[in-house]
Amino acid sequence: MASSSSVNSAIDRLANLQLNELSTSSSPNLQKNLSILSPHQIELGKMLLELGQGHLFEHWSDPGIDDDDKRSLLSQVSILDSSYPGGLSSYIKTARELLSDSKAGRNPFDGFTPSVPSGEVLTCGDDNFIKYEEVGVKQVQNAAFVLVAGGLGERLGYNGIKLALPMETTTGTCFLQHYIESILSLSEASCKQTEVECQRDVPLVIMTSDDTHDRTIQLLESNTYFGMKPSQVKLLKQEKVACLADNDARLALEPNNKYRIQTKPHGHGDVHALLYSSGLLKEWKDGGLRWVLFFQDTNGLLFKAIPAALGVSASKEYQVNSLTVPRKAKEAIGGITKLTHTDGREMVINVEYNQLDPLLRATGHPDGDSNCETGYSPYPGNINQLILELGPYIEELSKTGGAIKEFVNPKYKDSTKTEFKSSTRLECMMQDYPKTLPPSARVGFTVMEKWLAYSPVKNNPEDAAKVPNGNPYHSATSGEMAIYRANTMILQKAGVTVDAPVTQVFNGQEVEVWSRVVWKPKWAVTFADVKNKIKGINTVSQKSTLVIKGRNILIDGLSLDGALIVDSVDDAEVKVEGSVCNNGWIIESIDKDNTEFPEEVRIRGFRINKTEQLEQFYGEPGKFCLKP
Ligand code: UGB
Repeated sequence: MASSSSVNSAIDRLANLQLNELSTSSSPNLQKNLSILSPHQIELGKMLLELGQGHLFEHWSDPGIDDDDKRSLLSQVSILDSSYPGGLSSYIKTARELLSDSKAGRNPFDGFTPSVPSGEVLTCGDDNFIKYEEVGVKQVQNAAFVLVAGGLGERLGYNGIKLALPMETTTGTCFLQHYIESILSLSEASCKQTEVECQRDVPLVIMTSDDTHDRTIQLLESNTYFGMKPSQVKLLKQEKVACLADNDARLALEPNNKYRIQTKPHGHGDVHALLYSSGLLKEWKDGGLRWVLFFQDTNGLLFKAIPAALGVSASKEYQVNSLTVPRKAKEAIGGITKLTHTDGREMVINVEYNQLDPLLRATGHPDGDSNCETGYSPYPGNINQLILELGPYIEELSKTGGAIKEFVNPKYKDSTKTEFKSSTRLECMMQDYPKTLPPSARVGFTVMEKWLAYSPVKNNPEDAAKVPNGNPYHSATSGEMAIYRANTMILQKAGVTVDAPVTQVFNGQEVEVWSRVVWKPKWAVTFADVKNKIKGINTVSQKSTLVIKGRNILIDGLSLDGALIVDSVDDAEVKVEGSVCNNGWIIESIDKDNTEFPEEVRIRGFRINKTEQLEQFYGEPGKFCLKP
C-alpha cells in the first residue's frame, strides 16, 4: 500500500504538472488560485478552459471573495460533469451543434414526410378489450413500473408535489397512493390468474429531482409506502443541467451568484440514463422480468388502460408500445406520427405539440395541426405511457448509455438570433427513446378512448379557463370529474343504469358532473373484475356517491340515491342490495381565491359537503348482506 506521504507527493506532482500546463492558458485568475484547489478541481478547471468557459473564472480576483465559493463552483462542475452521459464536454459539444442548427433555422425533421400511422385501437368493454386485459394482467408479474415525477409542475402552480395531490376529493386518495395500490392489486391479480405463487414483488421506480425528492420520500414514509414494501420502491434522482448563455454554449452563471452555474431541468428523458446507470435493468433482467412500464405523475385514469395495453405489447411482441388517445388539434400533447425520409428511413415517433404544426405546414398541409372529419387530429395523442420490452431495451441502452436525442429551445431577443432573452439548456424527452432504434425494431402503439385513459392535472385554473372551447382543460377540476365519469361509465357498461351527467361551471370551466363513483383497486383492476362484481338490476342517480373500499363486495339489486360507502376486511363477502336514499354528499362551488380553503381544494373550484350517508364496515370474516 502506498504511504500517505507518497500519495501526497503524487498529488503535488500532478497539481504542478497541471499548473505548468495551465501557465499558457487564457485564465490568469484560475492560475492564481490553483493552490487552493484539489487535483480533481484543477483537472475540471483545465477542462472548462479547453471548452471555452474561461468566463467562469472572471470574478475570481474580485475583492472579498471566499476560497470556499471557488471550490463550491468546481464541486458543482464535478456534479454536472459526472451526471451527464459523456460529461460536460459532450454536453457543450451537443449544445453548440443544436444551437447552431437552431440559429440557422434547420428543421430536425428535414427530409421527413409525416403520415398517419396505424395502431391497435381498443374500445373499453368489448371482447377484444377483455381479451387483451386478460393477457396483460398475466404479464404484470413480469413487469417493473417507472414513474417520472421530477417535474415541478410550473404550469399547475401548486406548491406541493403533484404526487401528493388528491386524485379525487370524495375519498381524498392522492395520486401516489392510487398508483401504488393499483400496482399491488394488479400484481396480486396476475399471480392469481396464472395460478402461481408470486415469486417477487413488482418493482416501482420513481424518478425525482431536487424539486421533488425529499417531499416524495416524506410522502412515502409518512404513509408506510401505501402498503408497498420499502424495498420494492427505488427513487432515482435526476440532476439538472447547466444553462447556456449564448450561441457558443458558454455556461450561464446565476444572476445573483457569480460562483454558481445556473441550472434547469433536463426533461423526463433522463429516466433512461438513470435506469441504465443504476444497474436496475440488469437486476430485473436477471430476475426474469420482461416489461418496463413508464408513466407520468397526474393521470388518474391511466391504470384503467394499463392491463389491456400490456396485453397488446405481449400479443404483438412490441418492443415499444406507446399508449395514445384521440387528440384535439393544438392540444398540448404530442402526436404519434409516421415519418418517412427521402432516403427511405421510416419511424413511428412522437412529434411534440409545438413541432407538429410547423412540420405539417412545411410538408404540404397548409392548415397545419387541425382536426379532421372525426373532430380530432388524425395523429393520435401521446400520453407518455410507454411499455418497453426489457431485453431489447437493455441492448439498446448498452449502446447509447441511455442518452436520448436532445433538443434546445432558445428564446431569441431579435431576428438576428445572436442573443437570448434568458438562458436556455438542452432538454430530452422519454418518448424519444425509439429515435435511435434500428428500422427492424417492433415499435407500435395502442389507442384508447380518452374518457378511459387520459385526464392529467397540469394547468392552473386561470390557464385552464382560457383553453379554446372543446379542448380539454387538463386541470384539477377536469381531472377529478374525469375519474367520476370514467367510473360511472364503466358501471354503465357493466349493466348499471346511471343518470346522465349535469353540466356545471367551476373555476371558469364547464364540466360534466357524473355520479361520484370511486372504488379501490383491490375491488377491481380490470373491466372484467367490475362485470363480475355487478349482478341483477342496479341504479345510481346523478346526485349519488358510491365508494367501494372492500375486496369482495357484490352489487346485486342496488337502487342508490344518496351516498353509500362500503368497506370490509379482505375475508368478508358482502352483498349490497335494496334501496339507499339519503341527502348524500353535495358538490359545492367555492371561490378559488378564498384562502379559508386549502390550495388543493381551491384549484378545483369546488368542495364536497358530506351531508348524509350510509357507511358500513364489515370487520369480521364471513358472508354478509347490506340491505337497508
Ligand atoms: N418530468 C420529470 O420527471 N422530469 C423533468 O425534468 C420534467 C418532467 P409534463 P410535458 O402526456 O400530457 C409530456 O411537464 O413534458 C415528469 C409529453 O412530452 O407534465 O409538457 C413530470 O413530473 C407530451 O408529449 O409534460 O409533456 C411528469 O410526470 C405529452 O404526452 C412528466 O414528466 C404530455 O406529457 C411529464 O411532464 C402529456
